Amino acid sequence: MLPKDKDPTANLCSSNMTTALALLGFAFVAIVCISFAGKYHNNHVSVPPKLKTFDEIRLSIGDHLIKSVNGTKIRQNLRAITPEPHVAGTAANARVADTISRIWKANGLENVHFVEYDVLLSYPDYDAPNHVSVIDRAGKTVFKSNGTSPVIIPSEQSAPGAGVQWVAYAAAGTVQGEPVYAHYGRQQDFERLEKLGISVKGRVAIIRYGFCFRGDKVAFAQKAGAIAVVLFSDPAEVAKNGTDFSQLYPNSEWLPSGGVQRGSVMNGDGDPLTPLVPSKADVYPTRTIDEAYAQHVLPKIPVLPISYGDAYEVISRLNGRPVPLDWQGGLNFTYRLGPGFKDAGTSIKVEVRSTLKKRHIRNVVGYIKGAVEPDQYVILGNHYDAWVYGAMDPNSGTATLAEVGRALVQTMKDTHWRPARTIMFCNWDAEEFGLVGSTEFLEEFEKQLTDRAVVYLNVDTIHSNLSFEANTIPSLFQVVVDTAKRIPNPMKSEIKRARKTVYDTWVRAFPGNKTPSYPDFPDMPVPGGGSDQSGFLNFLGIPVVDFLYRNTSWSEYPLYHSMYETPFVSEHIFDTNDFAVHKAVGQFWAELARKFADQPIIPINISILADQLLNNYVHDLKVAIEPLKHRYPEAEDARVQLSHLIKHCQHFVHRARQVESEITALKQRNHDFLNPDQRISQLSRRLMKVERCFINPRGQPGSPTKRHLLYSTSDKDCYSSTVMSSVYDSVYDLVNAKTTKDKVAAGRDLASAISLVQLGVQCAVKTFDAAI
Ligand SMILES: *[C@@H]1O[C@H](CO)[C@@H](O)[C@H](O)[C@H]1NC(C)=O
Ligand SMILES: *[C@@H]1O[C@H](CO)[C@@H](O)[C@H](O)[C@H]1NC(C)=O
Ligand SMILES: *[C@@H]1O[C@H](CO)[C@@H](O)[C@H](O)[C@H]1NC(C)=O
Ligand SMILES: *[C@@H]1O[C@H](CO)[C@@H](O)[C@H](O)[C@H]1NC(C)=O
Ligand SMILES: *[C@@H]1O[C@H](CO)[C@@H](O)[C@H](O)[C@H]1NC(C)=O
Ligand SMILES: *[C@@H]1O[C@H](CO)[C@@H](O)[C@H](O)[C@H]1NC(C)=O
Ligand SMILES: CC(=O)N[C@H]1CO[C@H](CO)[C@@H](O)[C@@H]1O
Repeated sequence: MLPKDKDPTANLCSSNMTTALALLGFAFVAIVCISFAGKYHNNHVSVPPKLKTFDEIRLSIGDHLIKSVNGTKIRQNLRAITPEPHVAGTAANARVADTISRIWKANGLENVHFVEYDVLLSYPDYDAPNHVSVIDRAGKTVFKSNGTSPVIIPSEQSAPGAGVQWVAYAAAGTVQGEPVYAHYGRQQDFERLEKLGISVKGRVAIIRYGFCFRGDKVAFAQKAGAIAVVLFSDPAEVAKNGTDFSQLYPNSEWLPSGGVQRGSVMNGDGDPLTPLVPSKADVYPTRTIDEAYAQHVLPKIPVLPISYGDAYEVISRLNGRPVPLDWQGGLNFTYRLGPGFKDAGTSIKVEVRSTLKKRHIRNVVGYIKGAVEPDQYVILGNHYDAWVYGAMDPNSGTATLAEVGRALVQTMKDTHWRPARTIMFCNWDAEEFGLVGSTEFLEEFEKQLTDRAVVYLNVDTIHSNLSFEANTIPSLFQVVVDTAKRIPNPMKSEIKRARKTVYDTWVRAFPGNKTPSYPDFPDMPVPGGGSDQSGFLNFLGIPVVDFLYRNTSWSEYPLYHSMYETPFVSEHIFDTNDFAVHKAVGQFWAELARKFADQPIIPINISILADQLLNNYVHDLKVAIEPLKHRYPEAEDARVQLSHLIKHCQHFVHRARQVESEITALKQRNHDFLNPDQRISQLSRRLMKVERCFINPRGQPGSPTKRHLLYSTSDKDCYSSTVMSSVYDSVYDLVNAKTTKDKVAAGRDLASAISLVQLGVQCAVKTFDAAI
């Protein structure tokens, strides 16, 4: 029974896993207890009969797993999840949760259950839609938007209320006034309006979607004094091939003229009433609604999204001078800034009905329990709540996740393999309102997850067949690239061009010029705040990968958050070959999970992290800070701190190299991992903890949940992820400071922010030393 014989194809195993585990005591061995040879002869596993090393066996299990993912089943799951609109907190979404739970159980996941919260959500009046109107001097309505988008495919879109146009957390109210065109509604757009002498104060801001989070647009407008915001999708973004019917959905993926992007305009993550604590009935809420308004978490003004068909009626009537050239959109006339309409005395009226409601939400959680390290979790997640039917955002991911679970369980049955670590499946609720379900979960299980989570692998939306993309952090670059190289290309057109794998198309679409030392790496941006991976990385310091199939030129897609996101789009427009693209995403998800759950040494690569820190992040920071010395004596401390940071990064590079050789030595000593020693599990644990070093438990000033020193996003810059944003924010404050006193304070903040990063680096080095 004991594995003296290292040939795993020999009959090493007891059929009873528990006995094997008990006998072996410490045992990655147990998990290779597969009568591979026997299975091979039963034709269940198509692996060559003579497998030598642990890696070979594992790759053959991976091959089996990759083959097990079935596109037809993903399509069936998608249909099962998207028959009706399912906004979080509604009965329809509760039915979706039940469906997911049923599918997961049927697929063989263990301990499938709900983790529930009561949170503050927001709803329109589905029986009385919101309107924007143009009212002339005599009080006559010259134009009134319908408030609902037309049904185009009746068999998929006929649910009552599906077409209602709204954004969540908009204030209720009716306001009337002069319109002003504010372009994308970013801070710089409002600054430009001010320079052009146009005030938004007391007026209605007309803002085009794109380039930053809609909640930031509304916050900037409110700050500038706007009394309401009208958001619209411009054809320049969503109907690039013209607005002729033949060019639009359902003949293509471009947004039809009546389509509208819904969304949330809350600023902040999680239940607005319970920052930092879970929304449980017996936990005292940490914020009141009044505080949420006062802290600009919830807007005080009405907000309404309209279609470009309706925007035409409003914007074409605007008075004033033409917009700056780069502000012109895709409607067929010259945009004007306002204020007001050409017809004197005409005004715009915005009517929004909305209510805040405390509602019950349910995250769905299930497991495949690990055979060796059941307390280490490889977490796979996606949200399931949608603005309407959600066939792309998010249920492309939901349908795929369910199939990943099924394929893993099937592979376990076929090969008698079980992963060493636990694989945990999470389907989040109320993500659309502001990452609510995952945030509450992270707040409730902060300590356990800090201790147990190995990695979090997120998929939100599959919305194109052009290219795979992974957003991740340097320590995972290598494993992500290696895995993408193993996944067959889902597009026949790409295979014909000799791009055989998902990786081949990806590296061509997104070449990695930002990592010159790794020429075969595609560009892998740090994940931003737009989906559930956000808190895992920024609040708890858990390594994350957020991946998708997307367009190569635009990370969004024209039908985003519209009522037309139904299965028709994937089945008949972008994934017509039996869901080959969804399947490829599932294959990548499953295989990456297997690697994290199964490799004795967790595939976290700190050499790359150390290298990126020194040669990329800190190098760029140096370039930003050096020039300050001529004009800002207040930056002197920061320059000294920077030299300390550089020294510690060099130390980290050196230590990483030592760890690298340690790993090599361990691999040689235990070349097939059939007799792993304790050093392996110790090293794995250390690798797992490195990212936690960059968590500052106090968070950024004013943002206690943004705790990652390298990757937390900045309040000054909507949405996008930058590296070391609190350091750069201090640079910004310094160069914008007006008084000496402010400059001195900003200089100190800058030095302090650099010093915190340095402490993170020192912690990372120390993680690999037994003695402190
Ligand atoms: C994929 O699933 C479908 C539907 O369950 C099934 O008919 C088909 O045989 C499966 N394909 C493979 C290759 O197993
Ligand atoms: C709005 O448009 C829908 C779909 O075209 C139509 O069914 C409905 O009657 C319209 N409602 C109003 C108030 O015009
Ligand atoms: C764009 O429109 C032209 C005709 O106006 C058509 O030939 C072409 O195929 C369209 N392109 C796409 C991508 O739909
Ligand atoms: C501009 O677009 C509107 C709305 O689609 C259309 O009614 C009008 O005919 C167009 N005008 C021109 C000059 O193309
Ligand atoms: C890929 O997507 C494009 C639209 O973006 C579509 O025209 C094409 O048919 C799709 N290919 C497949 C195989 O689904
Ligand atoms: C880490 O990545 C580097 C660069 O790609 C590679 O040379 C090294 O082998 C990797 N280390 C491990 C342990 O995989
Ligand atoms: C819908 C969409 O954004 N399509 C774009 C996808 O990328 C190609 C290639 O860059 C563009 O031509 C499309 O306009």
